[in-house]
Amino acid sequence: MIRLNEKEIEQYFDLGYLHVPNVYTPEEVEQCRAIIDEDQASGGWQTAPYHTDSVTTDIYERLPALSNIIFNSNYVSIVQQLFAEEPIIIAEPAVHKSRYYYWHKDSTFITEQGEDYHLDKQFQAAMSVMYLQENHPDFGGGISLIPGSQWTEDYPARIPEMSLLERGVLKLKKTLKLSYFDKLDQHKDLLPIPTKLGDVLFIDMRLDHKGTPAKKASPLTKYGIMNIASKGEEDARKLQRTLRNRDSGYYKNYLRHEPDCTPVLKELSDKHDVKIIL
Ligand SMILES: O=C(O)CCC(=O)C(=O)O
Repeated sequence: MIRLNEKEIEQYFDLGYLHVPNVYTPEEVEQCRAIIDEDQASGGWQTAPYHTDSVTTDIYERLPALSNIIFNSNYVSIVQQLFAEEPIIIAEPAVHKSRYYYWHKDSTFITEQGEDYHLDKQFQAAMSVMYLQENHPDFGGGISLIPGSQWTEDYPARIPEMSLLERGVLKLKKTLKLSYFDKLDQHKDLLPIPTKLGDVLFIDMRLDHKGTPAKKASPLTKYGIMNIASKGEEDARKLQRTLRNRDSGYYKNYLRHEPDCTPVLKELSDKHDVKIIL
């Protein structure tokens, strides 16, 4: 079992991220890749309750061998150490394929729904990110982030409400390469996290981050599996409700209709003595 030291826990709460190496063995990650490849070859990916070319769902029920690897004792113990008072995992039963997201905070959807519970300093939720490839300087495959940016304003969340004038200014700044996003790209603290096979990155949901861009075509298909590690039943339930209320297909056509937990996740929850919900 992985033991975090005090410095690592402090770093997470100060800078909003923690890179934990060797949560899985490289063989386990290769096994995950093989399970996912087989899921695509056998048509499982395409028959999942919700799927697109870049995402498939219901992975923890459909692919129990994968679930056993993802929610292993190392992973659960890190969540328990980070959020010791009341750790709760909100599973995201999806695999993301070949997606390179640009700058965002994972909490924007909360602000967009007119909620502000996530701005409370007590609120704690981390996106845990496991990639099935290393974060390579040429090919990307992981995350780049701005340490400490969990407390900066969520500027993109304001864009939909901007006046025509403000949008004009925005367009001009974009043309001049002076936009909010350009500034993040040129930020002095911009940090590509050098994740290797088997590592997990925990990032505060309010942190500015993006998929590390690929400068060259990658020899490997990019896969990522994300789950939320949170603290406290009340906040986790708020988060679960707001997530299920999101407008895009994954949430509207799938997650919203799922039960609170599923048999495989319940078994893992009992095995590791940690609450896991969907
Ligand atoms: O892999 C990426 O492009 C980044 C993924 C990400 O930031 C997210 O899913 O929130």
